[in-house]
Amino acid sequence: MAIEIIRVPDLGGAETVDVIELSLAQGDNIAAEDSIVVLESDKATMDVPSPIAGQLVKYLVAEGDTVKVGDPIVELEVASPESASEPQPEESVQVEEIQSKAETPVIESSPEPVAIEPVAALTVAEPSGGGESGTEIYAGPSVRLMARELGVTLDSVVGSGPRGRIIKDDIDAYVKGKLTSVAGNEVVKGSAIPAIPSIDFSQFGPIESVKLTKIQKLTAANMHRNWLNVPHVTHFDGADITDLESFRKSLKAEGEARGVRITPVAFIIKGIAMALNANPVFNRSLASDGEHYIQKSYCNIGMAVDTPRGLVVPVICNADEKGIWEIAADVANLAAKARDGKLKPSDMQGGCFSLSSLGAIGGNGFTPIVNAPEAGILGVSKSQIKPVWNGDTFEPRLMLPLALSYDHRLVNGGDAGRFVTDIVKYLSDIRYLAL
Ligand code: CAO
Repeated sequence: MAIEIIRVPDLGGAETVDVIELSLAQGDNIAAEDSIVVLESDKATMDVPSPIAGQLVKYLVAEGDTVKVGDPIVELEVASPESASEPQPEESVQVEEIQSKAETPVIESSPEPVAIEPVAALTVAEPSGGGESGTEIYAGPSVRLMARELGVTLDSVVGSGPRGRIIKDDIDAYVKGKLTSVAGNEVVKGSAIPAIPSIDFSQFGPIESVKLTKIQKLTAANMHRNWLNVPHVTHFDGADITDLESFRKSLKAEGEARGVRITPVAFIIKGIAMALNANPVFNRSLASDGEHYIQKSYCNIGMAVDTPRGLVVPVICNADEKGIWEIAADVANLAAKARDGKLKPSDMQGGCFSLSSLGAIGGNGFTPIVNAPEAGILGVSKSQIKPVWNGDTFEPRLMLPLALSYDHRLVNGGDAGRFVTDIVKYLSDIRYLAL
């Protein structure tokens, strides 16, 4: 028997991730590919599978820890006497090879594995000024240092780490909360943003305080940033997709044979991609120097996906070069990965323009928030039969509501009108999508 250490694999771009779940118990026998731990980055969660079978000796991380690539996760006892007795040079070659493979956890043979010292969670009883004298405060040395530097008394802070441990985010949130409440008590002058008052809702009825997921926190920060920074205009239109829908429905059997489900979203993404190429003003981003814009010559479309953990926006790359079947397969694949928490940070990078489709859910229209630094986002609502005047009479036509929000620093109303009119043209007569 030999001891193997499984390490954190390539994180696909994320520098650090949090350990949110230990999948096994000490002594468990596991097969290769069994999940050993679940990690969460700012944007996604990922299962780390064991590359080998064995028996779990112990975890070298705990839930709530922050880890980086190469950090040890578990010690496994494996039935592989040769690996422990292999000469040193071969071992290091093996480790290097494994490390170079994306997503493959790194294993390392070691007769005497070195376990990472768990971060000391100091347990100090500190006097409390708030009537909770004697309450034990769990916080590591770096958190205590941060609190001292900011003048925060730790017994005022609620810990959100394992067993109520106070982490840096808690200090951060506490300080922000204090600053907000100070601002909220001041008379707001000029263009300052008035703070929303903090209310004790428990005075009105039973409540529960639920911690936001990382994705929810990130989405909140991004939406707030984009809402405040981008001068938004929303332009509304509707596309007659009667013919598109009858063509799409006629593809059902072929779709089943190919194993691909085509929804209107695939056509819409293709239409956006073609309209981006015809209207490059929508494929720009403002440079941070305030003196330039960046014109992009690639065409990647972000697609908002609603998941139980929050909103994520995976990207369909080179959508202008893809056919409808390929885009439909990308949509289904990325939406499934998003819902299973399997997106990698790289799946969500490089978008030029975004689509937010609520068509399957409902609604007549909404005003989406631009995903800055992109120039625009198309909000799509549920198609409905409407009476449309054809010159002689009203005809029942299937109309798709479109709402284009754009950054008015980059795009003018005329540009927006041309862009949406192109999308309407492509979706109303899908022969254009083949051109
Ligand atoms: N009008 C009417 N029906 C529509 C439609 C529309 N605009 N768009 C899709 N549908 C129908 C499809 O035809 C399909 O039904 P059939 O199977 O009977 O043909 C069904 O809705 C498919 O819905 P879906 O959600 O499984 O797949 P999708 O391709 O339409 O959408 C995705 C994929 C990922 C865009 C979507 O699932 C999703 O997550 N949307 C939410 C986006 C969001 O949250 N936006 C808000 C962001 S800001 O908070």
